[in-house]
Amino acid sequence: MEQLVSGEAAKLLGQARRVVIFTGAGMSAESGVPTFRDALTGLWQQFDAQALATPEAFRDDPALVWGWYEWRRSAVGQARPNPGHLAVAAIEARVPSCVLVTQNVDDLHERAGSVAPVHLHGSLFAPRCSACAQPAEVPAGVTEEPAGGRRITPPRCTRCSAPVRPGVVWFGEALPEAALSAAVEAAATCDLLLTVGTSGLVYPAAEIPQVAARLGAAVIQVNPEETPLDHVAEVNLRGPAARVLPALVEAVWGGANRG
Ligand code: BV8
Ligand code: ZN
Repeated sequence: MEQLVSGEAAKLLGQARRVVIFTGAGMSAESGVPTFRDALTGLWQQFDAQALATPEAFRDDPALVWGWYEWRRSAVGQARPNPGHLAVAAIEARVPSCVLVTQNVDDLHERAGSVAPVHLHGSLFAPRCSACAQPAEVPAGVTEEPAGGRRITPPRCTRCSAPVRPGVVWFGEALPEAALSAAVEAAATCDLLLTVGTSGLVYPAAEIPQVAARLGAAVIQVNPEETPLDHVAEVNLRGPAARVLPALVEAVWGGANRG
């Protein structure tokens, strides 16, 4: 039986009082949501995600970028939380204090039962006006988008009729102040940080695990691949989140579903 979790990891989580769980795109990979490393497909295959996720790309071709986010929102709508998301919610319910900080713009943590994930990079479900920032309607229900995607002209703001934009943080844009300070505060005062499915390359988010380690917390990394966080982590669990996290919960509390 392949050893997914080490005794060290189980001991650290079992004795932790103040936990931060920090997640990236790898957390949702096993739900079928592509990571940022995965090449784009269809209409966007000639583009790089970091180039599309910019205010400049939206200014130059709003229908292309809005179409991309509607395609992603549709994909997330058809996806389901995986056992990794459920294990995160189980850990939150079992440790004295836990703050979940995510770079993901999907709602799979919420759909898995996580109460208040801190979304550092915004959400696919919070569109707003690109000029006056007035919140805009999210078309109800799970939309069907063609597999290859399509251009969609963004709706107009009902107050100032400027184009509506996705409620995400684009490259070159500042993170929401409240979310960033809540994440830094939690990392600075935790005794254990669990980083799951992130390449640790995008800043300032990638600072969070480093703040925790610098201030004496233990860091456990869950990632099938090596990342720059390897040397920050006390324990590296090399495996997929949807298998490693349930195994970790089982090792500490003997099965997530036991009361
Ligand atoms: C800003 C929302 C300034 C949009 C996103 C310092 C150094 C260098 C560069 C910079 C720096 N400071 C700032 C920068 C510039 C830039 C940056 O970091 N560039 C990088 C690329 C070099 N940062 C910014 O632009 C930030 N803003 O700096 O503003 C400013 C300040 C004040 C005032 C005005 C301006 C904004 C960054 C946020 C951008 N928005 N998302 C959208 O989603 O469309 S970032 C986006 O990409 C995600 O949110 C996420 O953060 C990132 C992707 O990273 P990961 O989540 O880690 O995913 P990735 O695909 O990379 O890796 C997946 C990992 O999972 C892999 O390791 C893989 O092995 C693993 N995995 C795969 N399968 C599994 C798995 N793990 C477990 N289980 C599995 N099954
Ligand atoms: Zn407006």
